[in-house]
Amino acid sequence: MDFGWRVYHPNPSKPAFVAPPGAVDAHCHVFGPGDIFPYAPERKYTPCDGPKEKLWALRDHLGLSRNVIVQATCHGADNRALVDALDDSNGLARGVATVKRDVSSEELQALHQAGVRGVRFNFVKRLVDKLPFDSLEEISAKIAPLGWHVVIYFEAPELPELYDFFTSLPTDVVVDHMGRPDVAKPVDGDEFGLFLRLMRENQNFWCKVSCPERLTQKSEYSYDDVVPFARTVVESFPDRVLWGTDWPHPNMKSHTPDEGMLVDFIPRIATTAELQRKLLVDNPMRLYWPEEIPG
Ligand code: 0GY
Repeated sequence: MDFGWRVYHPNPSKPAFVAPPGAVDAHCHVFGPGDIFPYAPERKYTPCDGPKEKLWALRDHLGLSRNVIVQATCHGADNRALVDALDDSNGLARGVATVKRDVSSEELQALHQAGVRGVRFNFVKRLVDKLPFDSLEEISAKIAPLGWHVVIYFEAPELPELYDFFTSLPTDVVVDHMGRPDVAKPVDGDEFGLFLRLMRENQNFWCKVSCPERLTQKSEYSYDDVVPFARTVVESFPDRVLWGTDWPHPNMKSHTPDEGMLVDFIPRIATTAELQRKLLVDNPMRLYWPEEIPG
């Protein structure tokens, strides 16, 4: 079947990089299966199924220990596939949901019980219709008392317009994929400079140094042009960075990512054992499993 984008890699390589014990894939998805958890009628794309069993097998294959599963737009605000995966994870997965402004406190409590610790606001125009700020403000006010955070997904040209809204959010805020910079522009230029300023001046902001496979403009799998961007973020904000595979990579058209190679990207952007431990273990544990941190 032609999904309009590639199905995930059938046989990813074994990475050379050995992740530290307890490493977290902090950005991945489960899709369907569509016959059990139907895709949202308002979706902008139909994914291939990406069921939880495949995600657990990938985690083990890559030498990782835990997952943070992020609700994707193809499931809209129907979080059943996400909750089903969290229920099946033996506590080794946490979630980021999508909710509507009229979500009740009982629904939020049930999501919390299942392991959800955040909501996602998506501003990428090809993925969603425009979200009114007042509804997002209402949602963030509802989730703040639970200690949840907001995950934001946007592209770099939108940041100037969204900056003040983002900094007004009352919770921790996690930026997907470094705010999708144009990596053909200079890492010390104005566009990425605004993102770095957002991180520097707002201590409640975190960043996922993820998706070199989406950001690269060079040949498949090298991701050389993304390294300076991700490395700058890791070295500037070592205690507020996360990493993830983005499996099963919705809407990837240029190439089929090999997750083994995505793991091998890590030591190029986090170049010491200490930075790697923060990126893969300490930071995601603080955000998603704080109750398991000793002491
Ligand atoms: C990602 C990226 C994409 C899709 C979504 O929610 C989504 O549908 O986030 C994308 O197409 O760039 O992080 O999964």
